[in-house]
Amino acid sequence: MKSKILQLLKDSDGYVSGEEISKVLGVSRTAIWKVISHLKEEGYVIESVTKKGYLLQETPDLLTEDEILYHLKTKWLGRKIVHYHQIDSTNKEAKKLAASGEKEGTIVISEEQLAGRGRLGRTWISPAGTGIWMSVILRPSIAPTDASKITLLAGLAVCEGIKEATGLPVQIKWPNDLVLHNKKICGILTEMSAEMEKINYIILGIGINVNTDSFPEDLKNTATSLKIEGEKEYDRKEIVKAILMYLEQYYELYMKNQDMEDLLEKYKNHCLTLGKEVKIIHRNEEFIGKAVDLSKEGELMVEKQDGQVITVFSGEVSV
Ligand code: BT5
Repeated sequence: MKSKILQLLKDSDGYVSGEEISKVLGVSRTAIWKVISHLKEEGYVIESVTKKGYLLQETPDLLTEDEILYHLKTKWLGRKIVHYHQIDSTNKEAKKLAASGEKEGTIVISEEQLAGRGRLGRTWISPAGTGIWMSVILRPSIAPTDASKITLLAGLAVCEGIKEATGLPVQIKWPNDLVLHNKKICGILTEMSAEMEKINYIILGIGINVNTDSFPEDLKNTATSLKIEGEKEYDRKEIVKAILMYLEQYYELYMKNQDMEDLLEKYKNHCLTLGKEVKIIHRNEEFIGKAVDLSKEGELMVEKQDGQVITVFSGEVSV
């Protein structure tokens, strides 16, 4: 009922009377009053005037289910949001849910992470209320060896979502860091539970620095936020909604075609790495080469100084 009352308030240009809500939803005036008090506790600013009714004046800047579902255009992705104010890591929580049977498309979001994780056991700084720290549960029926393609298409979807919602010139650093003016604004951590031939679930962990004002000394030169670069605050909910739209669309496209061709064309348009000198640490070997293209599988094709072209999939790349 809370969501429905909130929706009525959001959809209205002016006051909504208690009588009207009561008629539409078939609930008592006292029940409505209780929900309104509840919403106020959550941070909604609602004016109540006798004989006129209720007016929604302000919405809290939170990534709750109610806020994200409002006008969300996806079919199945993000239709269920598990929201926390504080958690250790959304990936950890999403894994727990997935292991106990949570359906595909469910998302865990937290305002703050106390132990946000990057790849290879690294730390991901996730301060309260300033970023998007979320994990998506997926259950693709593809071979485990194809899982890295989901990470690639996620990088593309997040890039396009942020661009659409903010207009900022975000780029992808292969395979899936997003950068703005060459500094990192988003990282993706994909974790998987699989058997030999079958994926049980994939957790797609996405961390985006949105309204972060500053970073610790050791990250200042490499990390940035949308706010620092765009010089204004951005609406986190709108960014989440745009990302979910692209992610659903690209995931469906890949599952339908079972190939990356169309998606890689788009990916290349946003990819900062192509044409650049890259340093590769691959199978304990370190070398400099030129990133010349992406293979059909999404691997980076790197031309070594001796002219030989090799493909790298995992491994670290620095531009
Ligand atoms: C990543 O790792 O880029 C993946 C980050 C994924 C974070 C999301 S948030 C939601 C979900 N829940 C989690 O617990 N994690 C996921 P990697 O490429 O290993 O980058 C980590 C490195 O980036 C660190 O060692 C730092 O140098 C740097 N770093 C840490 N926090 C950062 C931040 N907020 N912005 C930019 N760089 C950061």
